[in-house]
Amino acid sequence: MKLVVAGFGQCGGRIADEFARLSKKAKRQRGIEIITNCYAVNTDAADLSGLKYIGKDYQHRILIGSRKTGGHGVGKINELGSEIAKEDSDKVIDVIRQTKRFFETDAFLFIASAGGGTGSGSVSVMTQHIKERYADKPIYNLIILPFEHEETTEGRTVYNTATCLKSCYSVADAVFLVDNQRFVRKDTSIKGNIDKINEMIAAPFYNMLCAGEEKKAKYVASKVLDAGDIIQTLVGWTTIGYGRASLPMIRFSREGDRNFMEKGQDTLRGIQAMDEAISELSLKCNPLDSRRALYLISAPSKEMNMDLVKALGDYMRDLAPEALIRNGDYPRERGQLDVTVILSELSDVEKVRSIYSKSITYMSESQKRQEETEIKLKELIDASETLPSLF
Ligand SMILES: Nc1nc2c(ncn2[C@@H]2O[C@H](COP(=O)(O)OP(=O)(O)OP(=O)(O)O)[C@@H](O)[C@H]2O)c(=O)[nH]1
Ligand SMILES: [Mg+2]
Repeated sequence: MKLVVAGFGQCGGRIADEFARLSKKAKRQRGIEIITNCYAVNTDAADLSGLKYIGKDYQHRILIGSRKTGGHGVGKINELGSEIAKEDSDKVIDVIRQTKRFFETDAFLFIASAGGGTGSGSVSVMTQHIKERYADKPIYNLIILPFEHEETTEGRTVYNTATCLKSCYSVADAVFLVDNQRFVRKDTSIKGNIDKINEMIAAPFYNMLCAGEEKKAKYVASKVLDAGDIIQTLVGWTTIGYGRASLPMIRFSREGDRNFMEKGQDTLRGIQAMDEAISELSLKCNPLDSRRALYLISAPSKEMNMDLVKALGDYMRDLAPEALIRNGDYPRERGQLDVTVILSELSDVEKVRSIYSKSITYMSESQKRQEETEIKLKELIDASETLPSLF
C-alpha cells in the first residue's frame, strides 16, 4: 500500500519524519515504495528545521500562518490552528497535488497530536479539504493522545483533545488512536525518550505497508494482504499493534524433517506474538467492540504453514467474534515471527468517552472561573473610581 503522509504540528511532523525514515528503509532493504511523498506542516519554523528525513525544501516542510504567529506556533490554542489551516489549506493541497506518481497513491495518512494547538486544530480541517478534493482516495488520521500527567495538569489539553477527536471522527475515513501513556507503561526507561516512542508508534505500519508492494517472487505471500484489504478494514475508531516472537537459531532445512512437536511450537509462538500485539495495541480497547479486524503474519516462509495461519485465525475469531476478519502472510522476516493486528470500527472506546466527559467538566469550570474573574476585576476597577487618571 502506498501512502501520502503529512504530519501537522510538532508531534505530527516528528512522526511523519519517522514514516519518511521507514520509507527510505523499505527502498534500501526491500526495493519497494510505500510512501509516495511525506510532508511536515507547522506554524512553527524551528520545529520544521529539527526534522531529519523529510525533504528540507519549503515544499516538504510547509510553514503556515506565519503572518499570524510570526513562525512561533499557536501556543496550544487549537481554534487558531484550525483558522490558519482554513486560510492556508491551498498551500498544502498545491504541494500534495504535485507529488510524483500521485495517481499510484492508495490513501492519505495525516498525523497530529490532539493535545497541542497547531496539529490538533489543523488536522481535521486539512482532512476535510483533501476529502472534498480527492473523493476517490481514503484519508486516515493518526492521532496521538496526551500523557496522563498532561491531562491532569492542563485542562486545555483535555479540551483540545476532545475537540480534535470529535472533528477528526466526523471527516476521516478512519482514526488510528495512539495513547502516549501506553508507551511509558511498556518501558519506563524510555520515559522522556520521545524519538523512541515515535519509532514504536510507526513500526507496526512497516510490514503492513510493505506486504502488498512486494515484487520479488520469493517474498510474495501465499495470501497477499494488499491495499484493498487494508482499505476495507479501516473504518472509524481504530487501533494497531504488533508483537514478535524470536525463532530458534538452528532449524532443519527440509520441511519433512520437522516433526509435529516443532509445528506445535511454531503455532504457540504465533499465538504468543498475537497476544503481544493485542496487549500492546496503540490504545487500550476491548476487541469485542471491533467490527473489522486484520492480522498479518510476517515470518520466514518455512515457518509459515497452514496450521499456524488457521490457529491465529481461530484465536482472532475468539477475541473479536463480531468482526469481519481479514488476514495475510508475508514471508520476509529473518529469525523472527511478527504479527501485526488492526482492530477497527470500534463501537465503543472508553478513553474517548472519558476525554469527552472530562472536557465538558473543564468547559463549565472554566466558564465559572471566567465569570468570577470578571466580577473581581470589576470590583477592583470600582475601587479606583474616584481616583484621577494620568491620561
Ligand atoms: N508521541 C509524541 N508525542 C508528542 C511529540 N511531541 C509532542 N507530543 C505530544 O503532543 C502534545 C503537544 O502537541 P504538539 O504537537 O507539541 O503541539 P503543536 O501541534 O506543535 O501545537 P503548538 O505548539 O501549540 O502550536 C502533547 O500531548 C505532547 O505530549 C512527539 O514527538 N511524539
Ligand atoms: Mg508546536
